[in-house]
Amino acid sequence: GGSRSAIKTEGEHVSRVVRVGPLMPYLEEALVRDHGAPLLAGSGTSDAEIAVTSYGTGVTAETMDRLPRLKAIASFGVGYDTTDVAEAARRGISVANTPHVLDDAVAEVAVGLVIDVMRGLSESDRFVRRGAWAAGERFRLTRQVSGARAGIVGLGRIGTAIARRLAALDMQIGYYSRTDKGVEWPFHPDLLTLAKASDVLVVVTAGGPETAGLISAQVLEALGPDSFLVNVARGSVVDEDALVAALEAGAIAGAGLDVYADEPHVPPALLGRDDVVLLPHLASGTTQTRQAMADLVLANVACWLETGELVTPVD
Ligand code: 8YV
Repeated sequence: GGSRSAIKTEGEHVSRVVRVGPLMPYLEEALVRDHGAPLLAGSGTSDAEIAVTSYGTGVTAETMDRLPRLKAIASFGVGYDTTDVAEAARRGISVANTPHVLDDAVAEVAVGLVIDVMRGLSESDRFVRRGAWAAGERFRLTRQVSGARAGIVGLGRIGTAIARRLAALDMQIGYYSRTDKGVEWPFHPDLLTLAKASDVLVVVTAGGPETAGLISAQVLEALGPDSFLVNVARGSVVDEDALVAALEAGAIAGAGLDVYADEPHVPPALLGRDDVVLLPHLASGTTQTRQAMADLVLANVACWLETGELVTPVD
């Protein structure tokens, strides 16, 4: 008797945990040390119950086929659009992400991008380095942040953290969201109206099919030639071709981006532009936050193995 998968060669170790894709060294080491978690490699399969992945890799339906006993996925990152959550739900697989712990880190980069793109900080750094200042040139005048209007697209945990910080800079805050959050800042049920009423639009909504291309040519046009776009969400939320076209046409004043549709590929048309600030998807990348994210993944794994429950299941 016994199924084929139950036959074990001598010394073979079956881990309840498997790693899917690369993870930060601290997390990888802990998973190997505490759970003997192997890496799902090549076209291999695993009988593990819980898979640990990150936003950069995710668990697709094809990967699930190679994990026939999978019951849970713990993903490093708050956004989990690279994991097929609908398919996971269909198969009875629970998914955990790492919310809360990265709110501050991401919010401070969003604020940094707002100030940078409006005040021309990165551009002026290049101006100094190429010797333009020393040669007697004057840097252009820039747009004051204080008093300007910030439109937050997606007022979740991170959106709220950003709004609070921008309000502290004396910006006027408005937001677009699926539902009225009943907060102190004005709710705009229509994104075009918010874009028209904003000097900078800060995109901080979840990725995935529901928000793909939300920041369309029409929204960028509504934003207008004196206004800026900041994106710390997912590249997929912005129609990247429309963004390039809008910048080239002067339809918006500039953009600060931490995320792109096809990372690590940045649209070549943006690389030579002085009116864009281009970051390599680093918003959550502080020592403190990445440690907290890894610890939350480990807490999810430990809790799952002990109780069959996740600490931070996705909504
Ligand atoms: C990534 C992120 O997870 O949390 C998210 O959704 O996009 C980032 O924090 C991080 O780059 C690791 O993949």
